Amino acid sequence: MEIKYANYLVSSALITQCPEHRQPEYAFIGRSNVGKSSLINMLTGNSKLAKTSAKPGKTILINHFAIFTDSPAGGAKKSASTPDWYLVDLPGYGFAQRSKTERDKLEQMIRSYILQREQMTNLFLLIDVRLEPQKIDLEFMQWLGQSSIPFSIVFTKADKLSRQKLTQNVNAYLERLSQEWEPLPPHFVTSAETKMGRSELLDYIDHINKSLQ
Ligand SMILES: Nc1nc2c(ncn2[C@@H]2O[C@H](COP(=O)(O)OP(=O)(O)OP(=O)(O)O)[C@@H](O)[C@H]2O)c(=O)[nH]1
Ligand SMILES: [Mg+2]
Repeated sequence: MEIKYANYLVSSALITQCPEHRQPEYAFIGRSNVGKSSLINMLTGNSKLAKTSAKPGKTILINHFAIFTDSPAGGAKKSASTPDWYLVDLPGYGFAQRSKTERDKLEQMIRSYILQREQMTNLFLLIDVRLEPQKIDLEFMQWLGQSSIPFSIVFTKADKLSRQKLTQNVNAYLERLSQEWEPLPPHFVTSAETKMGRSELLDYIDHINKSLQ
């Protein structure tokens, strides 16, 4: 599958403000600065679509992007202007420099989107591949499991490591996860810089879309 066109739709603070449609949504979550917005830009081939920043805490709303592909999902399309599916950029969690009130508000926004948004078909949980497994991510994954949310792991910033170190870190992370997860969630190794993992992620989304038809 290739994305032909992507456009920004809307930013919402509440799930009740999210757009009404019936197409599947794929959402990106993870710690602030892990590369969620950059990954959305990499997948869509539009570096200006989602706002990114070297400083953590950039995304503070639920952002919907409409995706048009060369592999229409959901059977016959109503019209050429009906998107095939949506990408959703979420605020990051765990940004220590935010006030507790602000952190709680964002956490509430994220969790209610994840739990209540019926269109949310698969959540991608992003992990910076350079880091050791972080408590906050492992706990978030446990919460996803307990809440029966389908999710996959996306390792980001692969370009920042040598091939050897990359394999080592991915394997060590999966090893750590295997203490709690059987089977392991699907995982992808990506770089927004080199586009590594792009076709794998798009094919995965395409595969899920087709299974929904
Ligand atoms: N080298 C490299 N840098 C990356 C990659 N992905 C993201 N970055 C950089 O990491 C920083 C944060 O990227 P964002 O995409 O804004 O991160 P985010 O997860 O959306 O952050 P918040 O919106 O604050 O939660 C930016 O400086 C990006 O250029 C990557 O794959 N490789
Ligand atoms: Mg962001």
